[in-house]
Amino acid sequence: MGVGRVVEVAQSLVQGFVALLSAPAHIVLVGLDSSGKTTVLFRLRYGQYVNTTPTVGFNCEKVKSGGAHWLVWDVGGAERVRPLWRSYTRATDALVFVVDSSSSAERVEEARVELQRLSKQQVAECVAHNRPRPPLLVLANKQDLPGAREPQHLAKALGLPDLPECQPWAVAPACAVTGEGLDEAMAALHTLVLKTRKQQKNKK
Ligand SMILES: Nc1nc2c(ncn2[C@@H]2O[C@H](COP(=O)(O)OP(=O)(O)OP(=O)(O)O)[C@@H](O)[C@H]2O)c(=O)[nH]1
Ligand SMILES: [Mg+2]
Repeated sequence: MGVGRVVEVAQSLVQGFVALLSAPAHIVLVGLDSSGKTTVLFRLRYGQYVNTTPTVGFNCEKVKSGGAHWLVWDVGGAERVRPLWRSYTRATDALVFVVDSSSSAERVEEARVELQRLSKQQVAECVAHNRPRPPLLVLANKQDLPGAREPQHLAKALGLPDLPECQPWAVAPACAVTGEGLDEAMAALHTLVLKTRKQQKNKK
């Protein structure tokens, strides 16, 4: 192979790598009903508060936040539609689990059960398809409300420290009504997504 050809191949490898790292990540917003998923999505998309109604199907928007472009899927969190989460989370690049930080101990426990169920499903999917675990961001939303729990407190209550080591996760505070914390949260998720993509690339 001539030097010119070597340079060409190297260039296309670098371009491929850059394209892979900068491609918009597909993410899914899940979490109990009324945790604020759609408010988060609309705040990211329109940069302002938008009134919502409970989501029956799904919403999908392209947004830019935390220094990255995202394709965001937002699905309903009511108990009867939670079985549908699986079809959205199957091949996603990352998961955002939105929690109402001001909710009762019973609701936090309900969120823990759903999050752990989701995590187990993801293990099975990733093992079956030899894929790395998509990073998980727990968004401790509604920090403006009285009695809102600290993100680290929520992380413990949801069992995040007990997740398998191969599961990258982060927790971040936010208020979807004002947008406070969302950009920082998405930047933290972006870091995890890039790390996962690099690991996947190095494995190939
Ligand atoms: N105070 C406060 N209210 C919020 C915040 N985020 C969302 N809400 C309110 O919480 C309620 C539910 O918000 P949604 O975004 O519809 O919740 P959801 O998670 O999409 O609910 P489902 O679609 O039913 O799963 C709405 O009245 C929002 O205005 C927040 O950060 N602070
Ligand atoms: Mg909704």
